[in-house]
Amino acid sequence: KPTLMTVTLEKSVEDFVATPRQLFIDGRRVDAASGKTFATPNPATGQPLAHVAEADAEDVERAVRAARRAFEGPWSRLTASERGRMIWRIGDLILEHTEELAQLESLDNGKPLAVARAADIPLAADMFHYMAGWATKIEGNTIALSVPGAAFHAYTLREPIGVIAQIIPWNFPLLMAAWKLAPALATGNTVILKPAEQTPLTALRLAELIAQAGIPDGVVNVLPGYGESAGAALAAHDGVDKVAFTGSTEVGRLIVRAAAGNLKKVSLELGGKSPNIVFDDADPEIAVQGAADAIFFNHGQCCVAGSRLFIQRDRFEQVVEGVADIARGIRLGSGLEPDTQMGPLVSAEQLQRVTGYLDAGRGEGARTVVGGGRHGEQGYFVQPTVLTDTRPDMKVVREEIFGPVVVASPFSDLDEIAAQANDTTYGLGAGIWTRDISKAHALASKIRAGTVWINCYNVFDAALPFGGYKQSGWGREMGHEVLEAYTEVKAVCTRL
Ligand code: TXE
Repeated sequence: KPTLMTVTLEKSVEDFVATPRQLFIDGRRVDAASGKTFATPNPATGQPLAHVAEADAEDVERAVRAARRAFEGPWSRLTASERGRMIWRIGDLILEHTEELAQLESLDNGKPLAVARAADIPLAADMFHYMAGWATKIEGNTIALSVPGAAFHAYTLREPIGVIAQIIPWNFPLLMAAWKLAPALATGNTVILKPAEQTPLTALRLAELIAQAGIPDGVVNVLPGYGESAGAALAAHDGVDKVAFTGSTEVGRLIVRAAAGNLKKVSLELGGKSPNIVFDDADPEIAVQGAADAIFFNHGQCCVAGSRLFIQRDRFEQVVEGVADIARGIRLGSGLEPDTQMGPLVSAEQLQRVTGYLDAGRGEGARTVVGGGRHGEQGYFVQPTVLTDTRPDMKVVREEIFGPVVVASPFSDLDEIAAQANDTTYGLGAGIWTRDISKAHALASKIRAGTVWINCYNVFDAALPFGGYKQSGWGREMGHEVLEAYTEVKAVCTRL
């Protein structure tokens, strides 16, 4: 049992982690065909938390067959309204199980329980509630043709793509499952979801709630397992019509290659190195807090983390010191300790990766204003860190660190900052802090990124489309834009 725990776990959570978890295929819990299992560790202690069945290619075969049957059978026979009501019910069930899901998420991922309760779980529910409404609003158009001498009646239909593989990461395990599943279901697809091997628990619990909501067997299948086996088998499978992936840009490229076999559709939500820009006319208190939250939220394990902080020259020292002060005050601890503000990173690999970047930054001559290394001896904790004196070619400036590490540099004016902000292969998010609204919008239009936040950061809403320019991805999630990612358009043309 984790030793740092101070919150009393719900009985259902104790039982859930104590019982080996199975795969979820065709509405049933089943062992992996190979009989293999793997342990998911508690990142606050490094000790095994639960044992989970490990899916591989044979289980992918079973799940694809089940998803195809469901797609052609019971799922396609439901009306849009019936589908929408079931999806709404999933949102309700998530809310009814908020505490249980939040505890599981905190245990498995390491994030503070209060954050899981206030953000991950309600946002996941909201995604299902929002998408439930779209089920009855998937519409085509009527189109006037200009063929001389003939009359036509032409229209478009939006149809589900079919069997969708969804591969998700570990930073917001339940929320990423919701972002993926809700629109796929609203548009009438069936799904095989592969959660990250580091954090399979809430997706498996969600599968049970989905069954409870009345979704027919085989519509949602959940296959915990490793990327190189289960994930790769899904991305390459000829029976899969689309793969939707969130994760590293490196694996995104592998997904695209694997998808080339049957040219399945692909959508990708990948990494980032997002600029966060503070002008000297910004409200100093709000901007400093905003800059700190932009990088330290979720321990920096956010694809949109504001990891490159640009500060107008006159305010540079003040803002750097302000963010460093906040960093010094952050309480690190197990996610289940009530006063924890920052938990551990998700895994030993991430700890190694992030501390490797800190060493590289020092080696290249960056100055560590605060933090700079591992915190404690047990678990995967990293100190919130601010680096200055960087150059644009440094690894810590160019590459996604995915930890609580921000690089801060000064800039002089609007023309210069747009170029600096765009000097990255990524294009996921950006932040602008200023009281001058014209300047903010002028800069927003110049930034090559899928989301620009002005005087705020990390604001997510089921109605707000999200995704990347450049190497941050293909397509958009959420909002009505996501419906395009999960439907095919059919043009029907009739000569009158
Ligand atoms: O990601 P992976 P990792 C970035 C972040 C982080 C780095 C590495 O910079 O430091 O990636 O994290 C599955 N075929 N992001 O290694 O491997 C894997 O099982 C099919 C950004 O954990 O990309 C998991 O389910 N699937 C990011 C998912 O891909 C494969 C979130 C993500 O894991 C696969 C996470 C393969 N060959 C990490 N290999 C974001 N955009 O939010 C792995 N997977």
